[in-house]
Amino acid sequence: MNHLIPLPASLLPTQLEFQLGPDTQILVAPATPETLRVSEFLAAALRRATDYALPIVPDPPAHARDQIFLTLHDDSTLGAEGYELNLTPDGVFLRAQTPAGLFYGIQTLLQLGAPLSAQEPKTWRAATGSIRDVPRFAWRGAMLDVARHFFSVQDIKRYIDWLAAYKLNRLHLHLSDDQGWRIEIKTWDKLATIGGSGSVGGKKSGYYTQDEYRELVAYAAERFIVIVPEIDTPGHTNAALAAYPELNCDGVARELYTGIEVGFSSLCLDKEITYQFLEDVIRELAALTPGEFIHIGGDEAHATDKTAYTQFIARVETIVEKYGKRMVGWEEIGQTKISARAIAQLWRGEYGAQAIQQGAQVILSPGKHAYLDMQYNEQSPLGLHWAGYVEAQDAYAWDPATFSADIGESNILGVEAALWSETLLTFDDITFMAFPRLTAIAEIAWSPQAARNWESYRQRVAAHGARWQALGLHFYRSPQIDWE
Ligand code: TNX
Repeated sequence: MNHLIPLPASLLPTQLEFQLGPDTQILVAPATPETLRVSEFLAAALRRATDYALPIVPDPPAHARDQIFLTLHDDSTLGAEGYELNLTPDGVFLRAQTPAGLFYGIQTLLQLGAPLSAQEPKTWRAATGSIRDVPRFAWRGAMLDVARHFFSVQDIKRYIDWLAAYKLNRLHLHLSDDQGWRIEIKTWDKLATIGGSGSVGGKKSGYYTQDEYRELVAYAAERFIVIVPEIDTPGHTNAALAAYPELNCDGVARELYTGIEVGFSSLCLDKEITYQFLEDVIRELAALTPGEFIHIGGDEAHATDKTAYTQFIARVETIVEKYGKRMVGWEEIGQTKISARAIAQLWRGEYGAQAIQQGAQVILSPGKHAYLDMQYNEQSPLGLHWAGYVEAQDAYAWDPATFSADIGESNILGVEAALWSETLLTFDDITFMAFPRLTAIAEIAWSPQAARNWESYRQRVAAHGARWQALGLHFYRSPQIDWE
C-alpha cells in the first residue's frame, strides 16, 4: 500500500492480503453503460495480468465472497471524482458517486496489485486496507506540443494511457505554432496541407484529420480525460501565415519555418479576414470538442502591437464564447480585459494577479517546476534550459498555494505539466522527459499538500520505475532516486 502515486487523501493499511482467483467475478451495480465500461476496463487489465476469466456480473443479486464489487452511491463528500476503496481478504469494495470516481479507484487498485511471486507471474494479490480519496484540484493537466514535431495518433494514445494511470484529467494539445499546423480545418484546408508539412528541422511533420482527432477525443474521454485544443494566436502563427498569403498584412505568404526562435510572427490584426479565419477555426474546433475549453495561446506576441493585442484577445474571447466554450490562454492574456470565465495559464508567473483581479482562475505551469521540456541537468541529451535545469525534486517539491503571494488556493483551478517538443522526435523522447516528473506534477495536482513530501515520493517512485522498466517505458534514471 505504500507506493501509490498520487498519494491518496487517506489510507489505512490492514496488513492482510486479497488474492484474485480463477473464480473471481467483477460485480457492478447499478449496471449502466458507463459503469459497465469502467468494469470492462478493470477486467481487461486484470485478465492481461492473470489469464483469469473475470466475468462482469451486472446488478448482482446478493453479496458473494472473493469478488470485486463496483458500486455507485450517493456520498457528496466524494464529489465528482472521489472514491472509497476497501480491500479485505474476502473482497474488494469500490464505491464512488460517479463513473469517473470508479475509474480513479480502479487506477489505485491496479497500482496495488502484484504477482504472488516471480515464479507465478500470472497471479495477482494486493495488500488490504481502506482508502478514501478525492483530488485537490479539478484541472490536472498535461500539455503536449505536437506542433514543433508531430506525434502519431498511436503515440498520443499511449501518452493518454499514462496520464490516466496517474489520475490526470486534461490533455492540452498545442496544435499550431510557427513550425506547423496539426489539425484539419475544412474551411481553410491549406492550414493542414501546407502548414502541416512543416516542423523543426523539417523532421516529423503531419496533421490529424478531423476523424483522427475525434478518435483521440473519444479515446481520452473513455479514460475521463478532456482534450483541450490550442490554436496559438496572434503570435506563433507562421505556419498559418505560410499557408494563406491573405492572412499577412503585406499579402505575401511566409516561408515555412524550421528553427526554434519564438516571438517573430503575428496575425494581421487590422484585417477583417483574420477574424473570419479565427471564427471558422474556432467553430470547427468547438464542434470537435465536447470539453468546455478552447485554448487560444496568446503567449509571446512580441511582433504584435500592444493595444491591438488587447483588443484582439477580447474579440477572440467573444468568438470562443459564441461557440459555447471557455477561453484558456497563456498568462499574457491577464494584461488584457478578460471575463471571469476565462482561464490564464501561468508559465512565468508575471500576469497571474491581473487575471485573478478580473475574477478569472489560473492554471499553474511554472517553467522551473512544471516544464517537462527543461533539461534535467547540463548533460541531458534532450530539452532546453531557459527556465533552468529541472530535476525530479524541482518538479516535485513545491506547493501551488505558496507559489506566488498573489495567488491563493481558491484562485487555482489546477496544475499542468507542459512538454514542448523542439528537441523531441520519438515517443521514447516524450517519456524520457515526462518520467519521473509528470508523476510528480500528477501528485501535486491530486494529493493533499500536508500528506506529501519529497522523501516519500522518492521512495514510492522507485517502485514505479521497476514497473516502467518491465513495461519498456523509457524514463530518466534520476540520480536523486534509488531505483530498484
Ligand atoms: C516558451 S511557454 C514558449 C514556447 C516554447 C517553450 C520552450 C510558452 C507559452 N511559450 O513557445 O516552446 O518556451 O520551453
